[in-house]
Amino acid sequence: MPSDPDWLAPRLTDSLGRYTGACLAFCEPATTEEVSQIVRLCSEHGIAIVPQGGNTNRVGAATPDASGDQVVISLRRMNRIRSVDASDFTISVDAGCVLADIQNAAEEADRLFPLSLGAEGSCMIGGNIATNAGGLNVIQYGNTRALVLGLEVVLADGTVWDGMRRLVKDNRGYDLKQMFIGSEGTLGVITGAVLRLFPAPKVHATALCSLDDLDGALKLLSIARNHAASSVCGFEVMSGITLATAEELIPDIRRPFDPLPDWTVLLELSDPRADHDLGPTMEALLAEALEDGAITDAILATSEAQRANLWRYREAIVAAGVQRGAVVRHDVSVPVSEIPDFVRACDSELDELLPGVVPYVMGHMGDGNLHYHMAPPDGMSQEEFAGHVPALDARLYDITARFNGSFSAEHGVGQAKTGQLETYLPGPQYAMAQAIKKALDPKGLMNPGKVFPAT
Ligand code: FAD
Ligand code: LAC
Ligand code: ZN
Repeated sequence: MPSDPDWLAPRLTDSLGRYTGACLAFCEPATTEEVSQIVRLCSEHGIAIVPQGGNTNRVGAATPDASGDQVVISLRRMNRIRSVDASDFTISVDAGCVLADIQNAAEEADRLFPLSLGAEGSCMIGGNIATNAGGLNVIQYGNTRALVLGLEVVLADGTVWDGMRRLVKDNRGYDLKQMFIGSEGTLGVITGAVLRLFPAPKVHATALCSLDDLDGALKLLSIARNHAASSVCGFEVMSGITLATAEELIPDIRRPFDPLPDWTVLLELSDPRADHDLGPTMEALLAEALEDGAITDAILATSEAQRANLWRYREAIVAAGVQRGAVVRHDVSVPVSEIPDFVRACDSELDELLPGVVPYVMGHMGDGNLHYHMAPPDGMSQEEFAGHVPALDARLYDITARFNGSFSAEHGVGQAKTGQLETYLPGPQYAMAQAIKKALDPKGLMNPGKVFPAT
């Protein structure tokens, strides 16, 4: 019940428990028209709006401020699959559909909706679109931005923009849907979307590789792409310490390599052709990687159960990191070829700043995107570590900029990283972004304090 404080509490706190807000009202509209009416009323009365999906984001983006003056609009009840158009390879959905429900609806039509991430059982497509979510399949299918053909959006004054197009090609001037993708609720409320579907994969080949260093991972990536081309659908890197920590959380898991190597890569290939056995391709590429010294060993899954087991490590790492106190949550990207040098620079410069700081590094190496988290040195309390966090953050962002990277590759800016945007976006880009915000939300009522600092 929206008025019950116990019901409201988790909806007014972010998924990492870092921000807690209050609200004037928590609205759960069931239709686009109801969203429009709420937004129109708020606009007339100068009341700020915070759109909310599954509230799984990592940057406080869907949490209202503490004033109690903001209205939260949850899309939760707008969870209808509007249509599956298998021959167009599209699906039209309400923005409050849970990502896993969209994946399942696509599967029932023998299609794939490829967006896949740890929170897929609770995040909603409107939130995925508003954060331009990345995830585990970007290397093959692109970010959410590449998966959206059309949008329905309630604009800041309550006007409904019906842009639910199923067109692959449409060059009638600016591609305005792109403005709303990744806008984190600061330009309008997304109420519906037309998404791209793909042929459903029928065969997989999955391997866990052990490596001495990330130079090897870079070589492996090249070898994998040369052998398997666009069949490479996952290339996730995990450092030894992340694996060791995850292991503690997974009951009955058999250690894949003993001792655990400094680095591992979870490599997956997929193909929609049922008769296209990927085993020989995977074996050939692993043989070349071994011969080249890129990897030191590999385990190839020979059943669905083994494949699932290999993924269990990757799935457990996020929760394990939180448990280990890897509280500095980072989400950076650099050009893929720079990753080995980038990680070496971070390891050494951050250790200079705080001797013994423990890098907790994993992520989507195939996309040049790493979650470079840090845990406190052995014996240091979380309270003491917290005092070092601002300097560690600042140094990591500076190193990322030096490597021509992004301080926010996946999770967005939210309220956690507003301070970084002006510093790290080249001058005209920040001014252009401000101009777009002003044009689409002239009263500044759409999710204020997110992306841009609160005024
Ligand atoms: P919310 O958290 O509710 O909202 C996120 C932002 O979108 C807010 O700014 C909100 O105001 C806005 N918003 C929500 N709905 C709408 C709407 N209908 N219209 C306009 N604005 C809206 N992210 C990745 O990119 N890749 C990953 O691999 C990944 N893995 C994760 C794993 C775990 C275990 C967890 C907890 C999170 C992970 N995330 C990942 C982060 C998060 O799940 C994604 O960012 C997700 O896309 C957010 O969706 P949501 O529905 O929870 O959005
Ligand atoms: C992941 C989230 C944290 O990659 O982005 O697991
Ligand atoms: Zn990620």
